[in-house]
Amino acid sequence: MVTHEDADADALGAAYALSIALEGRIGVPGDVAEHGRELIKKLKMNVYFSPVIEEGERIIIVDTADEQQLPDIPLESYAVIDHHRDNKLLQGAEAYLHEETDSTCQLVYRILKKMGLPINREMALALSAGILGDTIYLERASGSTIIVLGEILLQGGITYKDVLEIVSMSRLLTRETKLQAAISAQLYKLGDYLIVFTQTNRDYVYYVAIMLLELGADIALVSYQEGDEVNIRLVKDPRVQDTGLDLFKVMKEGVVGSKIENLWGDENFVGFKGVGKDLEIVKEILENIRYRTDKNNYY
Ligand SMILES: [Mn+2]
Repeated sequence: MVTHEDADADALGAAYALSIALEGRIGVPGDVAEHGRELIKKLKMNVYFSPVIEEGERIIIVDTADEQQLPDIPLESYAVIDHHRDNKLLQGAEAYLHEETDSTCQLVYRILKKMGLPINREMALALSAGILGDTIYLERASGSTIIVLGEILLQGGITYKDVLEIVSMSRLLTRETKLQAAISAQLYKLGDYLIVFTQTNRDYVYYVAIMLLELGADIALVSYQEGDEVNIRLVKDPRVQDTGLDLFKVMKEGVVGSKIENLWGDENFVGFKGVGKDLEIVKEILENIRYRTDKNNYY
């Protein structure tokens, strides 16, 4: 099972459940996202980073829509399970399950169910964590996704509380990291949006972004700089009415001058990892949002 680079909970949960059911191994090209790291630790996943694919080894790619997210993975013969809208890997795949659901984990669950394979406690925790991760703790989940989650909980003999413990951010972020991010944050009012930007002192950009949304931001922008490396998340609150502001486009234009190692997401959530200066990128992003939300400008 191969995930995308910077694997998140959905990718890891899907790969992990499949790896148990099909007795395979989990390969992650490059690094994992920060919440992915916690999930690996808590479920004691055995993950191969930058895996060397052995001859004859079959590859199932999960939660991945683009070859660019699979550095150094040979793509001669592979299968795909994914939920992203424009999946560019399907055409070359030997087999695939592709549907625009809320998460890849629920597609994996469907396959396991169909194959009559049992879901143990760990698999259920992993699949549930993936669903929560991709729906921002179910805020964006559809009714059918919540039904699937219920089935997974029953099958694995776990409670919703068990899942929250696995994904809970309060345990990951120290109070110091939270408070530091909060007190050094800057508030911008652009168009109808309240936008909050902050730099974190640890590589927990995703959790800090969610925290800012919980505090009331419409859009959270969080960066972490470590030497030349920069990690940024730009996230819109799911309760914000769609106004046509595409955050993926905003980020893409903002990082034009930087070396892109990974750029992923959609109009509501986008992540960037690469080489550059966070404050310069942030300035570009804010300018870009200012321009796009100015009602005098057409784009
Ligand atoms: Mn996903």
